[in-house]
Amino acid sequence: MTSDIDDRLIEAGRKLFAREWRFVWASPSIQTLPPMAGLEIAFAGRSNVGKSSLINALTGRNNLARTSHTPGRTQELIFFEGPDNTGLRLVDMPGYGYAKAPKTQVASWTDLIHKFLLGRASLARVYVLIDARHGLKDVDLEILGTLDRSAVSYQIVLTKADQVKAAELANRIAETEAALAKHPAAFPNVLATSSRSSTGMAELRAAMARLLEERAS
Ligand SMILES: Nc1nc2c(ncn2[C@@H]2O[C@H](COP(=O)(O)OP(=O)(O)OP(=O)(O)O)[C@@H](O)[C@H]2O)c(=O)[nH]1
Ligand SMILES: [Mg+2]
Repeated sequence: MTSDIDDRLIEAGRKLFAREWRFVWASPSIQTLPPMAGLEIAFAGRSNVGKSSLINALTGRNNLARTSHTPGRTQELIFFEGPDNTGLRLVDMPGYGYAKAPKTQVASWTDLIHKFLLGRASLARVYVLIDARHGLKDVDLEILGTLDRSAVSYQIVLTKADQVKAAELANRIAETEAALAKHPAAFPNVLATSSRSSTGMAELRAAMARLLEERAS
């Protein structure tokens, strides 16, 4: 996806995230979601992969989304809203695949995640975050399967790129893109990011600016 991102889109992305983003809603269940409005972009991924950190890095805020060293930090669907006239919301999701959480809790988060991904008309894009050190796991493939059945466009974003050497990162990108051949609903390209070093942030902001432009036209 980075190939067709030009300077104009990079600038549009910068502007989109330069202004204040704020918390608007937290929902522990599918029954308590905010009314649908505008475009929503959700961040899904295994527990501790760096979803909340990525939202903070994108919005330039240290503590907009709550992060933690231990998995299981985000326990609800958390909605953030951009500047009023953009109509864009970011959705931080609970992580999946957290082995140490109580079984009923895991089942309830997993149910919430899958239902939200399948049944939300205002959801325009999902970024599925994968740890650059670990690559795709079975639980990730389950999410990709759910997204294949939904009408949502989705893309894989590798996180924590600062933790792997350049050659390993290149391998991980190649093997992830190869696995995506089985998922034609996904963007064929993978974006490498680091919330720590800001790698990939400008491109990800630009991709969201492009989505907004596409939906507005
Ligand atoms: N080195 C490095 N660490 C990161 C990066 N992004 C996140 N982390 C660390 O990974 C841990 C988990 O980050 P979170 O953003 O809380 O992860 P999450 O996916 O929101 O986790 P849950 O809400 O529990 O599902 C924290 O200790 C972060 O500091 C990154 O780009 N590089
Ligand atoms: Mg989180």
